[in-house]
Amino acid sequence: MPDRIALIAFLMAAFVAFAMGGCTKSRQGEDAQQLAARVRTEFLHAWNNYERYAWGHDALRPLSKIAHDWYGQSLLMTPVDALDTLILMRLDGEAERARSLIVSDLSFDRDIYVKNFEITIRLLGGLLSGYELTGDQRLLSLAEDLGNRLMPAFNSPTGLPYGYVNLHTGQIRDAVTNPAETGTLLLEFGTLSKLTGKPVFYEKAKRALVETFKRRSPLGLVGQSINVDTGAWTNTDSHISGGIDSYYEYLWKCWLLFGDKDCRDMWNASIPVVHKYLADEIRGELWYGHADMQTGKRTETTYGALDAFFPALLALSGDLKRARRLQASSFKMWNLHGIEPETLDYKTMRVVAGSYHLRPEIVESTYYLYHYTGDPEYRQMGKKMFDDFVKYCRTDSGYAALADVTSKQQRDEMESFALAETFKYFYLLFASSETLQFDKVIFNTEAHPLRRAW
Ligand code: DMJ
Repeated sequence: MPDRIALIAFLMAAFVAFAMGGCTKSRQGEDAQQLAARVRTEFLHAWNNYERYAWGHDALRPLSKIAHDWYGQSLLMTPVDALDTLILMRLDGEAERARSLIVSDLSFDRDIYVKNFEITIRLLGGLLSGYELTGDQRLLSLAEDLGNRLMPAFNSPTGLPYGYVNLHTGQIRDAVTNPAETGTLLLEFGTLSKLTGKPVFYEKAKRALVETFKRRSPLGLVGQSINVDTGAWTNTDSHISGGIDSYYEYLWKCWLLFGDKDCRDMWNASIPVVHKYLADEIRGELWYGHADMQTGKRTETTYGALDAFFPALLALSGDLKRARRLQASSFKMWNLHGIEPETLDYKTMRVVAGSYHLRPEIVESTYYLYHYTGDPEYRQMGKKMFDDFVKYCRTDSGYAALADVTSKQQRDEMESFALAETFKYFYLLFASSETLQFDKVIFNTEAHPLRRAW
């Protein structure tokens, strides 16, 4: 008899736990849906103000409410960068207006020197994902024209691209560049080759990636700056921050997108070295700092908003343990002042550079970790970040970067990546998983999803 009572009590407890679990889960689903809707509304606030004050230009200056063009004439940076976010959020009217503007007004036959890296990740990447999502051939033609105009950048003695190329004359300048700029091109140029059937784009961008890798130090690290005429390093500081970050990202992603075994092998040869020399254990926390590429000696104990992409890459490559630990450190950095600084000394926990440029990396990592673990902790993390993001960066006419995360003073800047990446990753974190089939795409470093079709 007591056994039967115990069994009934157990079954009742199990039922209550099951029902409560179900409730909590559906409650979480509801909250997430509401959050996704909030992100969409706030994205629309940024986009509507771009339309109102800066339509047809590269970007909106959100405090002075005027337009800004990077090179004195517009390359439609914001519409091209934001197009796939508009499509994913089902903002159909806005997406249609952006697409019409792009196909009617965008022309690359311009006598201006442009930064090969930025134009590749934002414009080439945006046009290619826009084409894949809409099937509009005119977007692919624009991408091909742009790809052809960027090609002279690769005409250096080493095959490493110059920093700038003139879109009309094909002249090049700036021989000193860095691994992020030489190695973050293959997803875009490779996709262009696959879509046009012209291998030259893939070959040039792959050579640039391989030539960067070949110049790693005997320890296996790459440095901060390199001269493309001589192939010599001009700054041997090694890290995973801006200037190097997406070089590692593309080694792994080019393997995933194209099945290119050379990329996988270069990744396998590089990543253990990154863990060996750049990872740092402090107070039981995991951080990644700087070290000299030749000696492996620690040079700086700094980490920042750009480094915060690394948990996403670790998660994508299957290293969830490190990804989770590093994300916890990134979140600690975020919470220090209620929003992350550009650079932090993780040893002293003092801010080294206090600006916040509406950067996406920490949100990107939160999204990847949520995708791979399903752990509600990451949606809670994302909610805290989104609340802070709105609280400090929202203005009457868009979203503004912060000059200083301590005082929260705003600055007159709304980079196109806020619309291409930051809002997109916030949205995908909370939206239902059907919004985008994660495993069917690879995001370029500007959050443009490229189809895994090759
Ligand atoms: C973006 O242009 C890209 O994510 C790039 O890889 C790094 N910097 C910005 C966002 O912070």
